[in-house]
Amino acid sequence: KLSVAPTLTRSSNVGFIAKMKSSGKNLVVFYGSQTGTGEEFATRLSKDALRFGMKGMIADPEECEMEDLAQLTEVENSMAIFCMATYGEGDPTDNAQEFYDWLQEGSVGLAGLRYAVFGLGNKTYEHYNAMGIYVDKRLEDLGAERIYDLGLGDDDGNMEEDFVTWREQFWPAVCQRFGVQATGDESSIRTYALRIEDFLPEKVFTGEVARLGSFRTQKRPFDSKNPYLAPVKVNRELHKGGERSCMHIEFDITDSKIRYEAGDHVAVFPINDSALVDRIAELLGADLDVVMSLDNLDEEASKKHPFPCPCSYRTAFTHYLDITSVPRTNVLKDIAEYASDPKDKEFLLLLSSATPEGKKEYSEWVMHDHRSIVAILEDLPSLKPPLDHLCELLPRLHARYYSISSSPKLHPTSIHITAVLTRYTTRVGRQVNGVATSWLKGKVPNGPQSMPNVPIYVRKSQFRLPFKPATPVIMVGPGTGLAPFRGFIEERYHAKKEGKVLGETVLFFGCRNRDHDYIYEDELKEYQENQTLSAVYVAFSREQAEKQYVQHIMMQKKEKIWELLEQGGHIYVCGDARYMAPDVQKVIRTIISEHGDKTHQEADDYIKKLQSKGRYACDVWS
Ligand code: FMN
Repeated sequence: KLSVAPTLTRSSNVGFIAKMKSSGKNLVVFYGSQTGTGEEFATRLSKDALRFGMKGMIADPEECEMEDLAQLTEVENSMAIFCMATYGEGDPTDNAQEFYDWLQEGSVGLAGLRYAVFGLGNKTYEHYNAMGIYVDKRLEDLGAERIYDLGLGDDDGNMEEDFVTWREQFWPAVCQRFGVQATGDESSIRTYALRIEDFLPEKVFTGEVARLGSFRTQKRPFDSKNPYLAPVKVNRELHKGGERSCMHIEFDITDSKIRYEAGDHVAVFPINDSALVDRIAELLGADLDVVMSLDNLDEEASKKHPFPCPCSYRTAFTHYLDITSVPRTNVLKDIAEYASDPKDKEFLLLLSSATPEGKKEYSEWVMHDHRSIVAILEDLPSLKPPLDHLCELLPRLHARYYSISSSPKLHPTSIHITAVLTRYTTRVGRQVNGVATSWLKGKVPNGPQSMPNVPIYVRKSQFRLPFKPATPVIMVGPGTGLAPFRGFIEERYHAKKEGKVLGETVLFFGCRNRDHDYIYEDELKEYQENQTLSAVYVAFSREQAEKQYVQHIMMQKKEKIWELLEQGGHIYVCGDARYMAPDVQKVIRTIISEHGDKTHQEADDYIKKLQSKGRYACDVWS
């Protein structure tokens, strides 16, 4: 579903089996990953293998001939692990799409293939961990031998703990199956070697995503490896009052030949706050302007560097490394050795241990208080890891995705987004600023001659209006959930102007207070006046004693909703995945069962049918 045109050509003609054979590896860990967590887990499992006398490598299924899996049995004592994330409505990640298609079609026999699966998901989504569950089951159906039970990680709970707990049981199962024993060596093993020399300035990366110089000379086509530096032509505040800020941003794509459709997502590559980067250097007494390269010690590895190298430490910490998320336990474990105070060291080892006390402390002190690496360095002053080791351990800074809030029919040369500034204070009084939104906040044009640039690319989605404008449409989008519907409404407006007959177009919106965060109010009024929108129902949650949300006003309009559904209407939900989307679905179920005279089960089946026909679609996040 989230597939984009393949951007990676297969990196080499040598298949992964040949690579394993030539480099003496017997474990391959595949990852289906969009924002890097699955890839991180794969790397950790592959590293673990050494402790059990195995040799591991990670592999991107998009870059492998997955048909070769059947030949893994040719490698002695071999095993494949799959770390698979789920997206959207139970879909694979972009890089696992082909593998998924192949598994579905495939009738290849996988007898003798030994495998295990760890799924990454989030319980707030209806299709919880669908990908991990599917791959685990499908491989078994194709004859492969499951070495250990499927593990499921829940990003809404504590994904790190789920992974660590699974891994604690997984390796003993492997030992038993393969008749091996742990070496007992727990010391951290470096993957990359630091190289510092006089690099030619033109060979040094300065923040490019992949190709050297791609920010200086932009070349089409633009995609996830080659983003377009889009000028920001508008960045205005949408809130009329209150504490929070919501930005309406317009990216100029005139010169890019980028195309998009209403409902697509745009990815934005942010950079870290320079004050935070400087703070790390200050805490560690390090020089950020040293230019270096981190080179994989394993020359056969497909990943030569953890991020584009050579570059300066400043570039690495600004563009390539995630320094604001909470670090995972393996990071804490590996940096523990750099704490000169034994108490700090012991504490870090406790945080990273799989014991009940360790897990509790990690969940409280790291997760709940949201301590980033910067906060940890501040709070444990004797901890002084070298920059290069931090560079190896910290995860990559990833692109952020926004639902596009414009239609190309009205805005062929610009892409609009609608984003609330993320900013909050933790229990211990530290202010947390969202990386991308804080950075975007400062991207304000200073006249047409001076527009700041933002690296972007478009990711196709399946969130689409019905093919015929005459089909009725119900849109449910509180807060910035309104974003894609602004695009949809513009699209319907355009169709109407072309003389097409519009079906009813109903919007359910929600915000706190009409004087503060009723975003795009004037536009919505205009679209009602020109009859693009047949009705706009707004739930103001904080204008009365009781909280009122979209699901409540939907219940008040249940006859209308049922009528439009019976006419073949489509219903769309966008926004919060945790509470809003499930509550909305419950209301829809109630409406269907009341008006359609159905049991709850029958109403659920009705909803399933709507979903499979593309008549009930969600674009939700948590
Ligand atoms: N998890 C699920 O179990 N089911 C889903 O349908 C699902 N959809 C998601 C959609 C979006 C837009 C996002 C941001 C996350 C979704 N997740 C879902 C949760 C991810 O699978 C989870 O965060 C995972 O850790 C991501 O792994 P990655 O960093 O390797 O891409």
